[in-house]
Amino acid sequence: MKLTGVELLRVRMPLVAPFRTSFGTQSARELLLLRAVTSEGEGWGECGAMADPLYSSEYGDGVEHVLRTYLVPALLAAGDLTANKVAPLLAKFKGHRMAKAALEMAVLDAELRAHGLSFGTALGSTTDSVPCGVSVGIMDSIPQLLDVVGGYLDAGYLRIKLKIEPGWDVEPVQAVRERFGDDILLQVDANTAYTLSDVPQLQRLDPFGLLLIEQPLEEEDVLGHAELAKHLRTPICLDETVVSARSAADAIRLGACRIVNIKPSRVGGYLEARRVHDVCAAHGVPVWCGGMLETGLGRAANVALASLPGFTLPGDTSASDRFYRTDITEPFVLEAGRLPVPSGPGLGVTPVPERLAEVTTAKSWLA
Ligand code: SMG
Ligand code: MG
Repeated sequence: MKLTGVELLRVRMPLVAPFRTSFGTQSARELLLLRAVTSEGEGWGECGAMADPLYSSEYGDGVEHVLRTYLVPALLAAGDLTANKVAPLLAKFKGHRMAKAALEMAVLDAELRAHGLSFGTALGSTTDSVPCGVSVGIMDSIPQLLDVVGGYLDAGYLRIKLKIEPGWDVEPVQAVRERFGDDILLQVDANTAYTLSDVPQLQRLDPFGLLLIEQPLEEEDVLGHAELAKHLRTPICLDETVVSARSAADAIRLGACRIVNIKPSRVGGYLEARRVHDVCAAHGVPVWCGGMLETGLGRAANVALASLPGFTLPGDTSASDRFYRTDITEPFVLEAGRLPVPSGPGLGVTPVPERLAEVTTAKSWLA
């Protein structure tokens, strides 16, 4: 397969409601899509990076620049290309995993479509549908939070994740437990908002039987998480810290986490995401699939990944309408708390042209 060019699309999709985390509030998702054109057909990639470097160091304009200047030219010059060759070809360029992940996803989609194989089949799927959780932003008040959580439970979500930060942690967790009981699967995500001096406050979460606390400390603080783990009964799950299969292995070995959130974009692509899954499985560490407010394209690939056997916890693989009134693909719709794993070639979904045109703010062709 030969890569002949890549179309880069900047997209802006309004969210159904603002999404507030410990690092900021978003009311629209600005993202970057790639359409890889190859000798064997096309493929789609979606970049997990946000518009601003607040979740991690990557951001929209930076992703576009590195793709344009380094990553896409390296693949165009490569000759015969397969998705497995993408990471080695790009390895000399340090970092920029989200940019690399988007490009590898587009090449993988083109390759799989050409072979008539689905993402799920290629990655090692062992089930036709996956259990879904939902990530709930920080709210202005407890009554508002209880309304929102109640709505998601009514919709069928099988697990609730509350975004937390200092000042919004024990109270919302306690309120959700009191209203909805001890049986709902409940977890929290701090997006690095705490430090080791918060041990006493985080210990106050222990009585609520949470599945996990996600990324309490800063990204690079592996040993801090290991120290914190000694003081908490609630299992620590890492998100931002885990950027590769190697870093997952290190974090597990050092006792920094008992659970891992796998986001393909954060680790450089779906192929590395599978390796993270394999490392965790080998250590008996459960994993679940995280989310970056994906459109139907990224969601299709995430659901496929989440159907691998080590994904034993419900993911942030919510339905399209969790974030978007209208998706750019056919929407993913919850069925008894689950999403079906697409079975068609490649991602199994494609953008609806009119819908994609409506949300595209800029386009360029790299060849
Ligand atoms: O896609 O459902 C989703 C979002 C899930 O909370 C979510 N993602 O840290 O896990 C995380 C966040 C990162 C994005 S917040 C803007
Ligand atoms: Mg997270």
